[in-house]
Amino acid sequence: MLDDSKVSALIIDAYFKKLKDSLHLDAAIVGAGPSGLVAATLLAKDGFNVAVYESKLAPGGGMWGGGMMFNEIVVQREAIEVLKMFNVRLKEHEDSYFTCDSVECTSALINSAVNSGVKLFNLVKVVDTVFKNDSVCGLVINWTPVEHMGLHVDPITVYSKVVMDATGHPAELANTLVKKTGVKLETPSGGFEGEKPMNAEEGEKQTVENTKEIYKNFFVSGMAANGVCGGFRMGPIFGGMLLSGRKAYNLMKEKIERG
Ligand code: 48H
Repeated sequence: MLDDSKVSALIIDAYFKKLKDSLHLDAAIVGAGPSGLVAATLLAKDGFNVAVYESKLAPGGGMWGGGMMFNEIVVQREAIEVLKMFNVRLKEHEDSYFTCDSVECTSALINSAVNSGVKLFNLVKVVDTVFKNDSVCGLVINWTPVEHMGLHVDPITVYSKVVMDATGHPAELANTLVKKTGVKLETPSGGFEGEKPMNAEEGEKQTVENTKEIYKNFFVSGMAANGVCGGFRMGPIFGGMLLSGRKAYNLMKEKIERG
């Protein structure tokens, strides 16, 4: 016989454990797109306490839909070794292009993240950073429906040694940080530069170059890195996002270990 109240209690206990274990993190990553998921998985595999916050119901960001809803993505040779870590099947084409099924790829990234120990919170929107002693030291989170409905409900705070904006095109968190604090970022003008139009070749390079610590303990990856630093967009080619995630992992690991 099934006991409904037991079902509820099990869900509440399990969720609250995840939430409580995430109040003091090594790395807090905002956005469960490809760059955020790669960085989070690699950090968790090294034993760091990592959480990823995703405002939507389904993690995965912009990878599910391929190009214009044709659910295939293109990845260039340089990024294949990253995809291989996630056991994604690839089809090789001439001139060093590879394609893979975007649903297989996205679900593999999500599955690996959770399997590696990443605490993945979907339906949670990050609305602000915690800012103390001139550095970023955490995140302010709320339920996505609360934010959508404009309900006057206060958020809660989590602390983290490093924080990363992996929110994709809007680079929402970095934008909010600059607006609220007026701090100078590691960008050409010191401010929020804004994304440039389409140029796949440049955009792919820039998304990796722009992956960095743009303020104390505050990193950016993927499209958010190009949004903040003024890089081009690149359409449905995902090698740059995967390489950005791996670079972000290396940078955050070094920062956490240095203390
Ligand atoms: C919680 C949030 C919040 C918030 C947003 O866009 P993404 O897939 O991110 P990337 O940078 O890893 O990948 C970009 C890629 O998908 C893409 O868009 C490309 C290659 N475009 C090229 C082009 O020319 O168009 O994922 C970001 C995730 C999303 O799932 C958002 O829902 C989530 O972040 N998010 N989560 N709190 N405040 N804001």
